[in-house]
Amino acid sequence: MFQPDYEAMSRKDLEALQRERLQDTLDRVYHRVRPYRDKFDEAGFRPEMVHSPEDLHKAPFTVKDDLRAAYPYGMFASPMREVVRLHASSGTTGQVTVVGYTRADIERWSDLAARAIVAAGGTPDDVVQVAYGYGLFTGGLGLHYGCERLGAAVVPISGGNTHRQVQVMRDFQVTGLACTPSYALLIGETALEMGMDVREFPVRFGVLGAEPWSDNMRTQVEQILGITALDIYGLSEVMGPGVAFECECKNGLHVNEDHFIVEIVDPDTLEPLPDGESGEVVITTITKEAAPLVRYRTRDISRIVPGTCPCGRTSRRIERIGGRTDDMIIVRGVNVFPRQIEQVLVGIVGVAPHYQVVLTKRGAMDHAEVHVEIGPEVPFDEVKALENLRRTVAAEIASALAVSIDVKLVEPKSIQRSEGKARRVIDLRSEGGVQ
Ligand code: DLL
Repeated sequence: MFQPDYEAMSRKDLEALQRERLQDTLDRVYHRVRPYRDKFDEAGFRPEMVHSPEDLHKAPFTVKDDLRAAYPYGMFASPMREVVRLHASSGTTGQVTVVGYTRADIERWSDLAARAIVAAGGTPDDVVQVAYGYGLFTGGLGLHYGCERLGAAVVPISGGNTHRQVQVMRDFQVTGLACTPSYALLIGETALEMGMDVREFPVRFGVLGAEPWSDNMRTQVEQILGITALDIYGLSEVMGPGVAFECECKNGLHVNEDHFIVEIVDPDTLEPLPDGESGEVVITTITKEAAPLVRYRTRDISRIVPGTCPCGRTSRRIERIGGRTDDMIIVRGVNVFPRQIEQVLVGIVGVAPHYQVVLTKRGAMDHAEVHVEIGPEVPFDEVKALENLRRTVAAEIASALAVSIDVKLVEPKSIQRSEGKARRVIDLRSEGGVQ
């Protein structure tokens, strides 16, 4: 552990710490952030009404639109004089939102990223290639500061130029890789095309996140790179990477509960759900100075993993994120997340782990089709073999998801590769994408 005093704190001490920090945060936002004061007043909520995290449900939620309305700095609780860094959310689903960090925020973020790297097996002896994007995205700089905090040697290569990634990984004798799981896979495949096998490189572990990935995808990444691949979760609005992270037990992500309070709520009724039940992750920051958030609705789906973890960390765990409510597609009345489709595809012989779900309109009805690449070993001109493979894929999806989805096999390399977050859902419904 990087900070055992906190990571293995007794629940009693942790809860006392959370109470104190939560109270400070509620006071801070009420007195320093106009939109929070207005929201609290409107809801008849006062910071004094919260005595412990269990009372938090009395506070109103914060949603992405609140941040958009306050663009760029309206939600800041620190004057610009104290802000030393700005990042922004990716903005794929609308206007970007800006987050600020004080010097102390950056210090804490570095600690939390270092916790994740240590949990993945990192030590000060390691050489870590950070292939998350650097810039307004929090991935690159977040892991970069985490590595430096730990004392590992960081290779700040950022995303892109995959041939160079492979060469640097080999020449610099990289031992840890930080990037999205889909990019890790692409690096492994590119190495093979270059006639190299990453399994023969010294790289041992990956700190992979920023997008949902299935357990089968994990196996695939681990096999192609010869590493242990662990998950890291976070979002720019809340801090960036390091809100929660997996340990070697691979059974849920430890939430850094001394800095964040996580609730799981029913996405429809917004009522808190008991441990073990799946719903939307809601996060309250309890140490952030510049951009604190109260009950932020992440739109990510997970659940609290009941019980304690044998690794010795006492923090509660969330299950790996199943998907975002925004990415959920409804096929014949059944809710489907791309990650569930991925879990089926990765594992079928003859198809490659590259896929997209394409949404179009058929008359008034939505129509979903899974496009999946065939493996290089399958001859694309053998009609009968292809049809058999397509049927197998469709049948496996139907049996795993209890709903049938149309499947189209596409040529190797025809699905665009990503150097960052993979785009799994292509929504052509508003573009007149009719089939
Ligand atoms: O993706 C921060 C990050 C960087 C996390 C590097 C991990 C590693 P955003 O661009 O704001 O921030 O996107 C946040 O990405 O709400 C999730 O939907 C998704 N996401 C992030 N981590 C995971 C993960 C960064 N481990 C959004 N598993 C979040 C699944 C993830 N989804």
